[in-house]
Amino acid sequence: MRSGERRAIAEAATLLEALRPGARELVTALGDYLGQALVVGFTGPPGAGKSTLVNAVVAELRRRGQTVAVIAVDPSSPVSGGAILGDRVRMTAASGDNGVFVRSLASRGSLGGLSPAAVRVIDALDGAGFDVVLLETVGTGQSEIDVAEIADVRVVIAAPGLGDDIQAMKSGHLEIADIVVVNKADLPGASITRAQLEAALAMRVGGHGIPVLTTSALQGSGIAELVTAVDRVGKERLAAGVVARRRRRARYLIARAAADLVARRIKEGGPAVLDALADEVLAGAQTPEGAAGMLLTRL
Ligand SMILES: Nc1nc2c(ncn2[C@@H]2O[C@H](COP(=O)(O)OP(=O)(O)OP(=O)(O)O)[C@@H](O)[C@H]2O)c(=O)[nH]1
Ligand SMILES: [Mg+2]
Repeated sequence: MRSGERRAIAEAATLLEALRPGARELVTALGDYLGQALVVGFTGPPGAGKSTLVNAVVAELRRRGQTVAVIAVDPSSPVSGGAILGDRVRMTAASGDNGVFVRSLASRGSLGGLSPAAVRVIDALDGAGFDVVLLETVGTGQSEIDVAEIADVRVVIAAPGLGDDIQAMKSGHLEIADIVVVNKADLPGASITRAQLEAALAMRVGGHGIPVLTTSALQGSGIAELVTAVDRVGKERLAAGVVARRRRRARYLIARAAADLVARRIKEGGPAVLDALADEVLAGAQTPEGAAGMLLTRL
């Protein structure tokens, strides 16, 4: 795996994704190599052009001599009927280019199932020594936002004409953005969307330094500028150190596993525990929030 053998990398990714026997030993063995890759998360509303943009970014990174791994969560949302990221990157990357590796993950959807797996696969690709790991997540749902937080650099993508989605972005993803991109700049309305996002960022604490770039992933414009911006933020983030990055991933995995554990225990505990607490709430002896605290102690 460390010498770049693709089959070994693929096997390692599967081992960690599915938490097969040996996963823990593998992470331990990789320990010294972990935390080196720059993880870049691309998030944004369905159909904004995330997959197309990631694909263009892969090509630009390769031009700059960086090795790139891509975690593609396909199929893409039914909303856009858009590009399948994994296939696209495979088509773009010259065949035989060992500097690009694509890992497709099974479709998201099952609550809590995918995101921790995606984070573990980051470990595999990081451990394999890729310079950059790119990750596409749809910016809906807390778990996707969590994964975006695992990234060292968060790129939030918008597109003109997304209307309500822009409103949602203002309250949601803009919070986590290091770089904002208005993709589909070849379409009318891009400059209006950009102005709206700049205005929203100006009101955000710490939002002043956040660049709002325009790209056309389809025509290839603005991609070099985007990669340069990612590089600039990435250099700062990598300076934070390997341990800090690994700790962030570990914290995320622990928190998600704990949430899953609680959900399972509640289910396994049967309705009895919940019913008793519900009666206390109905009797006014407990608030639902207080009862939640009690529930945790009874599981
Ligand atoms: N005009 C124009 N269309 C674009 C551009 N980038 C992507 N598209 C198109 O927009 C559609 C959606 O693109 P995707 O890359 O699949 O978007 P996505 O955000 O990954 O979509 P989901 O994964 O489904 O959320 C496709 O038809 C793309 O060809 C662009 O820069 N300009
Ligand atoms: Mg996509």
